[in-house]
Amino acid sequence: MKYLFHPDSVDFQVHQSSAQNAPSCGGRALQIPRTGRAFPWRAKHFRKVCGVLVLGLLGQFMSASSAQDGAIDFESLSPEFPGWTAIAANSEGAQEHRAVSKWDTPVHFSLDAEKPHSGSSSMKCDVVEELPGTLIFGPPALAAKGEVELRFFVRSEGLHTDGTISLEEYDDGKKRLSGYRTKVKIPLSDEWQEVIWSGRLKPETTGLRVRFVFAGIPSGGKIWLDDLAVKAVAE
Ligand SMILES: [Ca+2]
Repeated sequence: MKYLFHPDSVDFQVHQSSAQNAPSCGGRALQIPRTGRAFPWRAKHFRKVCGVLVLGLLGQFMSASSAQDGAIDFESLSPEFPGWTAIAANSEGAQEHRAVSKWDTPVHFSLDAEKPHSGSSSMKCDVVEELPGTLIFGPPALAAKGEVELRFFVRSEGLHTDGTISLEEYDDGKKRLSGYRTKVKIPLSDEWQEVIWSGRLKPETTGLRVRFVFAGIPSGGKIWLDDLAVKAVAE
């Protein structure tokens, strides 16, 4: 079962079919201005060097686990989950923001070999003490531009309320351009469910931070993630 959200609609669309059925969104194609005249060799060489530098800087910003064309499948990701962060309420109800690897209670993250969606591992989030507030966690910014499709697989145990997805868009200077909660629900199920969001990003967006949001999780609650990917939609 897939839950699709189109930016032009406030309604969920639930699809029973699997992977195909990529949702489509309207919108204009990105326009890349062209000068219309040939670059002299030096200018061309300079442009190439600048391109390499920009790609290098983007590489510093994007995580190695967030290759544009590859899904995060948790097969080779360090158990430290580099770049992943989580926000959770502490015992006083205040929110704390830490690297995923720095959390032990009320929530703990690990790689898990039990019933992964792909390969031999998925990401497991254990709520070891009741978490009455909100839990928000996610990877570092994923390379994303134009019209994109976000897909991931999720399953859970012991939760009472559907989760949601929150997104933040960044430019190549790491400036946050926008943040918003999508209408996509993360369904509660002990079997793997694929969740898909598609939409058009701001023209200057090059990075997308995906946050998984859950609230009111009882002690013993568990969430698993696998095969997270953001890919460009062919236009
Ligand atoms: Ca996997």
